Amino acid sequence: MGAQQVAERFAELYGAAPEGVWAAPGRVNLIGEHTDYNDGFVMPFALPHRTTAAVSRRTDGILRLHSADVDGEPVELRLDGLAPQTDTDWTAYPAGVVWALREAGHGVTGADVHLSATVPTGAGLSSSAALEVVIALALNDLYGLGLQRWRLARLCQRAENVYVGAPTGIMDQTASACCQEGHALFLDTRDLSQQQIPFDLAAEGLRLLVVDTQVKHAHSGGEYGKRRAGCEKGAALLGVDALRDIPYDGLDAALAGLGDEEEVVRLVRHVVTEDHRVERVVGLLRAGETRAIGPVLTEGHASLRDDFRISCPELDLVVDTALATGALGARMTGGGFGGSAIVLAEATDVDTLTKATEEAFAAAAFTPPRIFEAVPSAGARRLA
Ligand code: GAF
Repeated sequence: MGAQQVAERFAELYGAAPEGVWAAPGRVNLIGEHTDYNDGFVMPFALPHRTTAAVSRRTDGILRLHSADVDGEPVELRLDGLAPQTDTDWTAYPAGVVWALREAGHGVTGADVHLSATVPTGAGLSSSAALEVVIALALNDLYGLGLQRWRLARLCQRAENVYVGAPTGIMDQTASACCQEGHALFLDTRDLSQQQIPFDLAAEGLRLLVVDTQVKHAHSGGEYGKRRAGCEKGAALLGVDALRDIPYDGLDAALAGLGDEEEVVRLVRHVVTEDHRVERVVGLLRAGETRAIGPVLTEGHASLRDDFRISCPELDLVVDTALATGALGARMTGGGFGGSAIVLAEATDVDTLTKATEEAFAAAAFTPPRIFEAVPSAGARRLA
């Protein structure tokens, strides 16, 4: 929905025009999965799909939240009553951001909010981060907080970790806040240093398809947290702060040092090789060898499937079908256990790949996938 429509709906709901309208996108992660909570490297880019928010300030300690996707009147919350893990509804994400801002000492005294989103939920495309970041950016602007984008991302992560209770890393919020059109974001999650890497597939006759398997996932479930805990155990056993500190050429020695900790061995191997894959992809893109990133993406999928063990039959089917139909590379993207896969392909192969994937899903009696092209788009911004 456009900024004007969101503003008009705000005015209907709250009786006055909003002070402004902001948008924050979902993301696709090109490479670097489950590395962000290991202080490692990631490389997401922003989708055109976004959450748009019309927002005005209040001075009476009340937060009113309304979403175009949810029937009914605005939900009204008292700011002094906000407390971590007391809300299991969608409102926990925006309320968590207000809580995190206030807890960090920022004088937010209330807001009226109307939201409209085009990021599919539960599809591994960061609908939660888009929702958090759009609120953070709107309040940062309206209250003149002067916080930099990376700081807003950190506060949104805190909202998700502490208020919502999902132990996620920093990638998705940083992607939503910091990505730029036509670029992928090479992010070092240890210090949040960033490089914008030009990523214009269309100019090279290439396309990147997103295949949403429609298998819904959630990070507040236990499996994500178990992987994270396993990685932290690996770092502790190896005597490093984070798995990022294990160099790629020291991997064999590190694994040998883990003895019969079979599960930890697999997790460590994924994280260390995945960090290396991010560096390889960055190198290839910088060298103008975009097609050559395909096999690296596919290697990443095998590692997530076999070592990290977070794929599922639908994601594997997307990857296998894509590779059998001439794709340059394919892999699951995001947290796993469902959600979406990405497929790098020649533009001329898109129709064949789409048809083959739909047919393979039908033959397997899976829910039909949602397939669309991902174009690297702008990060969060004020629209009006
Ligand atoms: C989810 C999390 F939110 C991210 O922080 C990241 O860990 C990702 O899964 C896996 O790379 O999107």
